[in-house]
Order: sequence, then C-alpha cells, then structure tokens
Amino acid sequence: MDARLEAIRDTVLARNPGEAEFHQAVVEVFESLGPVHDRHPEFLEAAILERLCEPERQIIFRVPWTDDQGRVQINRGFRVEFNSALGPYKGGLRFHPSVYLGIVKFLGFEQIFKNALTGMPIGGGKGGSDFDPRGRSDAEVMRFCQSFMTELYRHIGEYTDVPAGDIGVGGREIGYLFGQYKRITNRYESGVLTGKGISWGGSLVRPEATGFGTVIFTEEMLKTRGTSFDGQRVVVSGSGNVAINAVAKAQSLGATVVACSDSSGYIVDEAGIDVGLLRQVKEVERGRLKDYSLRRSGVAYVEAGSVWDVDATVALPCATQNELDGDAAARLVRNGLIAVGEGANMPSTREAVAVFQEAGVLFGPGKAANAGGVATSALEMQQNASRDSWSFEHTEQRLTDIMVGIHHRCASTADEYGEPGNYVLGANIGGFVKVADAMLAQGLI
Ligand code: NDP
Ligand code: 2IT
Repeated sequence: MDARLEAIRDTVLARNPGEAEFHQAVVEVFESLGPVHDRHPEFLEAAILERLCEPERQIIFRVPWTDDQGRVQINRGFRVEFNSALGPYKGGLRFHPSVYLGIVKFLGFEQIFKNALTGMPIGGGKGGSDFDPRGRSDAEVMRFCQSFMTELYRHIGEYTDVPAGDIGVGGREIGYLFGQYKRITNRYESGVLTGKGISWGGSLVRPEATGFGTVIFTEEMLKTRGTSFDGQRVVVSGSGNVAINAVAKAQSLGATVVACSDSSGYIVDEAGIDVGLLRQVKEVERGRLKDYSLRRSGVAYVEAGSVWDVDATVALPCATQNELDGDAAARLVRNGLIAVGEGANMPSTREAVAVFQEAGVLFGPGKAANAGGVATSALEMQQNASRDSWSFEHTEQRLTDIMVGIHHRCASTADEYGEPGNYVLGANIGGFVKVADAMLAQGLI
C-alpha cells in the first residue's frame, strides 16, 4: 500500500478499535487508492480519506419491546449516517444477532462507494439491530419494529436518510416500520423508506433487484471472455432475498444452479433448483432449507458444512460477510471456477479475493455486483417523488441499464489505471473519485 495511505489507515484503525469488519473494508479500499492520490494530490491536502472514514453521524439507541409472554426485551439499534456528498444517506437495516457497530460501519462504508457507482443521487448509510427475528411471531416483529422506529423516526426523512432492507429486514418489517413512521409524524412520506409494498408506494422489481442485478453484472463479466451464463454450473450461498432471485435469474439465462444454503446447511439439487419450491419454503413458510430437500426427490441436504465444497463454474455468494475463505476459494479454482459475482456484502475474505485474482478468475466485488438493490431503491424514490409507478418491464430495463453501466465504469476505470479486468480496483476508484470530487466542491464539512 502507498506509504501516505498507510499512515492514514493506521490512524483510522487505531481510532476504531475492535471493529474487525470495518477495518477489513477500509483496508480493502485503501489498497486500491494509491494511484488516484498520485493523480489528485488535492484529495490528500483536503484530507478526503480521513473525512470519508469518519461517519458524519452515528446513532446508537435502546430498543425496548415485549415478547409474546409479556417479558421485557432490550435490543440495541444503530444508524450510521456515513456520507451525504451525493445525496441523502441511503442504505439498508440489518436485523441479526451478530450486528454491532463494526458491522454497521463496514456496511455503511461500502455503501458510500456502491451508491456512487450507481450514478444515482444517494449518499451512504446503514443501520440495524442485534434483534433476531428468527422464531419470533409477526406480533413480536411488529412490536420490535414499532419501538425501533419510535427512536429512528427523528433521524430519517426523504431528504435526510432513507433506510431499506438487508438481512432479516424484508417487506414485512418495512411495512411495520413505515406504519409507525406515518403514525408518529402524521405524514404519508413515501420516500422515507424503500422496499415498500407495491400497493402503498413500493416499486416493482425492488424485491428481485439485488439478485437479478448480481447476475446481470456477472453476465457482463462473462461476456468479456466470450461466454455467458448459458450452460454454467452455478452455486449460490444463502437462500434469502438476494440468493433466491439470483438463482431465478441465473436459471432464466440458461445456467443450472445446483446448490444453495442457509445458516444450518446446504442442499445439492443436480437437476437445478426449483425456484417455486424454494420461494414457497423460504418466503411463504419462512422455513428451513432442509424442508426443501424433504419435498423433492434427488436432493441431498448436508447439515452444517460449506456450500463451497460443491464444484461450480460460477459462484454467487449471497449470504453474509466472510463466508468464503481462502481455502474454499482455492478448492473452487482447482475445480474449474471461472467467475464470482458477490451478491452479499464482503462475502469473500481478503485471502479468497487474492486467490481469485491470482488465478485470473473474473471477480465482481459486492459494491459493484450487488448495487442493483440500492439502485432500484433510488428508482423507487424517483417514482415516489413524481407520484408515479412504472411497469415491471420499464423498471427492469432501468435496472439492466444501470448494472451494465456499473460494469462499464468498473472495467474502464481498471483499464485507465493500467489493470484491465481488475474490478476491485475499478469499483473502488470509480466510486471514490465521484464522492471525493463532490466533497471537494462542497467545502470543509
Ligand atoms: P435475507 O435475510 O433475506 O437472507 C440471508 C440469507 O443468508 C439467509 O439464507 C441466511 O440464512 C443466510 N445467512 C445470514 N447470515 C448468516 C450467517 N451469519 N451465516 C450463514 N448464513 C447466513 O438477507 P438478504 O438476502 O437481503 O441479504 C443477503 C446478503 O446480501 C447480505 O450480505 C446483504 O448485506 C446483501 N445485500 C442485500 C441487499 C438487499 O437488497 N436485500 C442489497 C445488497 C446486498 P438463515 O435464514 O439460516 O439465517
Ligand atoms: O447493501 C445494500 O445495498 C442494501 N441492503 C440495499 C440498500 C437500499 O437502500 O436499498
């Protein structure tokens, strides 16, 4: 790493002790940015990097609620409003027991560059709670969401900060959050949250957008090698919103998706995953993947273990951070992997990324490959602002154009900096320069 950036990195790491995921995200971005600072010494003089790594505002709050037995439960809520150079803070809320400040900050930091890459007018933020929705009734989830919003409402707004979903937060949770926001503020402010239901201000294609977008980006990478998804053998990790829609889109392009996972285990379905059954089990019944294997013949269920033990030509990690390590990457490469598209945020460890890049595997980092979700959130905001609603076809075409545009921006930036095919470099520099230029223009704030 560039020596000037090393000194800034050391200060950032020391100022944020115990936040391993945030450190990882910062280091990964800094490793790409040396050449930019050679060309733009003004960014160093204006301390752009030091400012970027310090969130504009961090909110941590108590979330009290009662469970179905009438017992009082206490969780911790977070919203990190990281950077508003390009627009209102924008990014999801994650409800998962692993959530702490370091996770929210890594996600918020990544979101700044991702959102810049979309070309839409959105800044970067992220939030969530260590609340675990798994096993909770709808009534418990509603009471939790109402309590969470009772604090969060004062910090958000269509021109300020616009949350959406992430792990553990989908249409149900956004509904309860929106209802409580409306009740407290007495405003039908559609643009305050995205991922809303279609009949009350949501956008068609937003539920599919992240998974679809990941596949569209990966297809663009494959095209650079004269190939496509058609005929590929694909493994997807996770079986939530992003994973299911990645499976659907990859198969619609002629691939066979042979495996996916949840946090208990994985299934191998050599005939190709039945997306209808997967949606029924995971989205309608909120069940476990094991239930899928019990309802379809020829399906193996592997308890625990790693889905990356299954050979693939294309891997789409769509579950969570650091789920694919260096050993798994080396095994996949040995067995014929040609491309990785990250549907999740930072799912590949630094060692895994190095293995992929050294082997010449096409590697699309999350901040580029999974940007379709937030981009379609921005399209939802656009529809809300104009009180319009677009057709599925029109919205999907906008998503496709945006993903093709992000691919082009990453690829051309990598070319410009003398590292053709390095999408990590292209995404980091492409996102960073846009934000840095806006920060310079807006003065010392
Ligand atoms: P969901 O909650 O819908 O699904 C998450 C999936 O990942 C589930 O199958 C879950 O398994 C699995 N999973 C979650 N945490 C772990 C863990 N610690 N270990 C193993 N498996 C785990 O979330 P999404 O599909 O929305 O999000 C998946 C990823 O995509 C995340 O990294 C998210 O940040 C990213 N992303 C999401 C976007 C969106 O629009 N939703 C946009 C861009 C990125 P189980 O059910 O067993 O917990
Ligand atoms: O990581 C992400 O980009 C998201 N969870 C989606 C954020 C959004 O505002 O739609």
